[in-house]
Amino acid sequence: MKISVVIPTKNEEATLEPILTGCLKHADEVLLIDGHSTDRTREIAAQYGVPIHLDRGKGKGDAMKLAISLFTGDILVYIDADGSHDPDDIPRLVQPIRDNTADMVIGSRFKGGSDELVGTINQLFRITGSNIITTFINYRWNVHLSDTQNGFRALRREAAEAINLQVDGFPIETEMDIQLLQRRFRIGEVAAHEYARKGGESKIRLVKIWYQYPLLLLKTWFQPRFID
Ligand SMILES: Nc1nc2c(ncn2[C@@H]2O[C@H](COP(=O)(O)OP(=O)(O)O)[C@@H](O)[C@H]2O)c(=O)[nH]1
Ligand SMILES: [Mg+2]
Repeated sequence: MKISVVIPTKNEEATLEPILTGCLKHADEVLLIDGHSTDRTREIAAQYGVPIHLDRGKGKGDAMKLAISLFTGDILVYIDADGSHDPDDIPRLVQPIRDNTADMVIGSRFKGGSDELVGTINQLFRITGSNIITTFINYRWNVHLSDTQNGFRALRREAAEAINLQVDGFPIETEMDIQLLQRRFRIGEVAAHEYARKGGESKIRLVKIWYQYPLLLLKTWFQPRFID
């Protein structure tokens, strides 16, 4: 099965290079979906001959949706550009899809550990929110996931093409999980360690967007559990 790796980027010149070289080792295709970076991000990708597509300026979710219409492989892998995820984990991440035991595989930080989830008030807010969302999803679809939020994930082409994502921002992973479960796709997990961002700045502003998560869950509550 051919592997396409998509890297969403927004001003990640400090950390992008080792991610690119790592991904090129494990992929048949690497695509950059850039959020109109104003630093050297696109220049660095061009040096490695990696195709660059601009997102529509609406956010990370917008970039992830665009990727679905662009990738050419059998498996789509999303990986961040900030050094939080290890490209050498890609073979383990895609293995359950190859083995036909899952349609999407999430790299679980709760199984692999995280340097970014514990210690500050912001992190407490994130880990608590993340666990509430995961509990909601597990309850509604009778699954037992540990991490529904990590952006490091792999999807089988059929699964990526079957869903119709609407979210433009960071809640995109939550929406992706829900839409796949509604369509009876199998979500698997492998342990994946999350490293602290290795440079640059996080783009997430939880104070501004936190309400989008409960709204998404509320909307889902009134939708059918399964869409056949
Ligand atoms: N194309 C695109 N990528 C984005 C955007 N916002 C964030 N990203 C990328 O998405 C990944 C995760 O973002 P990050 O800021 O690290 O979020 P965090 O890990 O939740 O703190 C990184 O590779 C970012 O460069 C955006 O608006 N457009
Ligand atoms: Mg990050």
